[in-house]
Amino acid sequence: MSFNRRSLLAACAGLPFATSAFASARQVGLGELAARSGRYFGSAVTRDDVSDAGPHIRLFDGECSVWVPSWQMKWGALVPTLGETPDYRNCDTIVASAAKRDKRLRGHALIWHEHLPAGAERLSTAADWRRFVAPHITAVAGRYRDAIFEWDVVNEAIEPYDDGADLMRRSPFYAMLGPDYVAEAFRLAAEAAPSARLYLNDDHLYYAEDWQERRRTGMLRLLDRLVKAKVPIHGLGMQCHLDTRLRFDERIFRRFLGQIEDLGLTLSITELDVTEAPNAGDRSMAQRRLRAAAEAGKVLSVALDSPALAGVVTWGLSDDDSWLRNRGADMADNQGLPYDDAYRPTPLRDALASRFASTRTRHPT
Ligand code: 9MR
Repeated sequence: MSFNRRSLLAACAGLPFATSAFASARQVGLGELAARSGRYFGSAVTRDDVSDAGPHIRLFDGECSVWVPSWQMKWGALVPTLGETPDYRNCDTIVASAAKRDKRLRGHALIWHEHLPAGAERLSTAADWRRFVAPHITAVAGRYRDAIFEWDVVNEAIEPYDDGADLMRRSPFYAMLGPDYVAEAFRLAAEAAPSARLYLNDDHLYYAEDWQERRRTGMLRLLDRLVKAKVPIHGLGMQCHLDTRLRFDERIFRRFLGQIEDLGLTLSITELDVTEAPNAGDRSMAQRRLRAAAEAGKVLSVALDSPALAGVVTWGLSDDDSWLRNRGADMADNQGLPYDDAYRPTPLRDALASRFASTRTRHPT
């Protein structure tokens, strides 16, 4: 989209981000604050967010040391219909913009059961894997082998509600190769992009609820198998789509992070935002923003205590661009990102900045 609500707002204001943190030359970006403890801070981006001509580039440049294409590197974005030649133009534009501004790029995601090429949902045999999936991984990881420092190789592999004993999601990839598809995807990615850090990425691993405990169990079992089999995996990406309706217990989250550390893996927060709209009640907007910031702050404080935590990525920078707002009428005014609709910093930005400022120095694994 070249003309959306954000560009309209910025155009009307005349001075993009005049009231934002970047109006002040003294503002230290979150990327710089995170770097002080050897970590990165980044955001999901679209091609338009990082275009030279767009109104948002200053914010994405000033705040981030890392960018993650929010959808343009997904299989279905590159190949709308199975069998077509991939169209890399959008990705190449993001890669060029990142190189120009010295941003590192996380790749997202080589394998995901959503945003597939039309027709891929019917793939079900090992021959399908060899014909379609393996060449996709090899081509994309290989094309960007020098541009992408970290890949989400497999996204959302765990789904206890699919009722498999291994607690893994029954996706087309699972249908093609069984549980071994994960190892196979990592081996292909490592061959094509030997210097990239390779991640398994997933959500709902942080709260005390039983259904999240089952997900942690499934994830730990899968990671344990991969590490024991010497599969080239480096890290676990925790999406951290947080939700103020759920119960956070610091000890449970800390224990989980320790278990990942014991496996010798790196951790990252890869898609941070906060859902707080559905039970917002009659709280004022200001109260709601504080609540979202407090929620993120709780999780960040524990996560940043871990020497294995490599960095934090938010799923967008400003609320008007949040995917949370497209999830139904009662979600339309979620306030879960570091900037509001008018590009003013929110309390959630303060939470990130203060946690980065007070964290222990990381010892990279
Ligand atoms: O925010 C992303 C949205 O713009 C895309 O249309 C969508 C489909 O590609 O994916 C969204 O990002 C998802 C991410 O890739 C995986 N975790 C959940 C995110 C929100 O749905």
